[in-house]
Amino acid sequence: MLAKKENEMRALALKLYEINAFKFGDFKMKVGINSPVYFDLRVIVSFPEVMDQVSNLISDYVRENNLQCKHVCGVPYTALPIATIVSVRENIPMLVRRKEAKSYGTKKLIEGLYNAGDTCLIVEDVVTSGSSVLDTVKDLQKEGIVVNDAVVVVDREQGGHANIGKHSVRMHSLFTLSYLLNVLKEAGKIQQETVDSVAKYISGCQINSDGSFVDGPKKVVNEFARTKMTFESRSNLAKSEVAKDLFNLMASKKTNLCLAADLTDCEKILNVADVCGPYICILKTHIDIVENFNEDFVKNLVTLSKKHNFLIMEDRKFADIGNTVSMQYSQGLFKIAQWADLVTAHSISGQGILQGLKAGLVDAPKKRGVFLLGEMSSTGNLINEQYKEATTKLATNNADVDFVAGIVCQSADCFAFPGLLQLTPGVKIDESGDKLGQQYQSPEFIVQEKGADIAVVGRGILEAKCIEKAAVLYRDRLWAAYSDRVAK
Ligand code: S5P
Repeated sequence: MLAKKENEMRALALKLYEINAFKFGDFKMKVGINSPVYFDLRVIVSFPEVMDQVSNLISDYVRENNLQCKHVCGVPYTALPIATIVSVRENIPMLVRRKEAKSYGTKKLIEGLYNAGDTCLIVEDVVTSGSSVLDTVKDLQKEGIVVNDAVVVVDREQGGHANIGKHSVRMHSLFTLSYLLNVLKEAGKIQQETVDSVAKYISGCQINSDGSFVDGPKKVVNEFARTKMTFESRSNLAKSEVAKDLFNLMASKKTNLCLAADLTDCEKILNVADVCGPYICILKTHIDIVENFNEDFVKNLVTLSKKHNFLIMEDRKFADIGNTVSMQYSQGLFKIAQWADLVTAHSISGQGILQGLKAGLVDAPKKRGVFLLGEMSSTGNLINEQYKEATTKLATNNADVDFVAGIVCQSADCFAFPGLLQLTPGVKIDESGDKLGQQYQSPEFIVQEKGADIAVVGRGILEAKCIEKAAVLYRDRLWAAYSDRVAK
């Protein structure tokens, strides 16, 4: 029985990781310093089986530990649906705490029927300092309701248990952060160094319920700052199989150069691929500018990609509804899904773009991935901060993130998750732009100041007197810039 429960807990822990309910990286926290681990249990509403398991475990916990309560109340908002299921399943009437009192009518903060002296159990998703649980406790207490227990899904072990205890409320947790880390480590999802660095961070960062640090503010090193990590260590955190491969390819081949083979003739592209292949990690095409496209061309390109160990990216910048994208990806003259390891896509149509691409692979399941456009290099482009943020969210927080290998963007602040790659175009040693709005920056600037993991170079190489020499020069400067970045 106990072993069965333990297996259930482990499976749920892995599932939570898989659906991105928690992840490792460099995340801004309410308390002002960045955290290497971030929980976002809001996503579980999209996974009914996970909702069911989480609520079941809470119900079981309440019953098995005989927690007495007349009501159950979820801390708004994430825990509300969980508390609702527990209430219905255990037949315990629910109370709903409003975040703000209504400006009209009853102005009540607590909805539901209760009497002063009633007991209420609190349900919460994640506890850091415990302040959100305590806010709910205070509002219930104002109404004369007694709170003895709070059951939380995850305790980040940063002081919440003690802070809540100081107010005579017992905090119970389904998972602690240490438990989750151990399960992931045992399942081979993360390395011991990840466990150690999170533990180091957490022990140096204990928080009081008012948000201040227990031993005063400390310099806590977050070893998960994306731009400080090596490609090898980031490959462990990638959700996309192609991204994992690409991180390892870059590390072993020592190149972070992507060549934009923007040429219109098949033979010329194949020649460039053969000459520059040894120095690049990706060869990027714009297949719709090719004048003499034929099936042999892509076959030969794939052969060269195997010979020189690089991936092929078709820079199609898909931007339509899922159904159209699915056809554009897999059908028509180019049958992109057949030969391109990676494609680019605008995030404009939302999750449908990812679903559409995935649907395009149904008949030919292959290791494939997408880079979403988070920013553009051209002057006057219309992408704004809000769009950028929404793109990052799409890349890190939905059911199809295993298809996202990275983001095409211009700056490190676009995203924090180290398991994604930043691909940055607009790179040229001679930094003057072109007549059509392209803007260039140097290899060193783009990698060290702008956070690029992979730099896209087109005309900087294609227009050189000797393309091989130019490819070597760009490869060397980009790799040196990356090596310096992670060594600092
Ligand atoms: O914002 C962007 C996104 C992309 S993918 N700006 C870009 O320039 N690109 C692509 O990168 C562009 O389509 C071209 O293939 C390449 C840059 O080529 P270059 O000749 O200007 O280096």
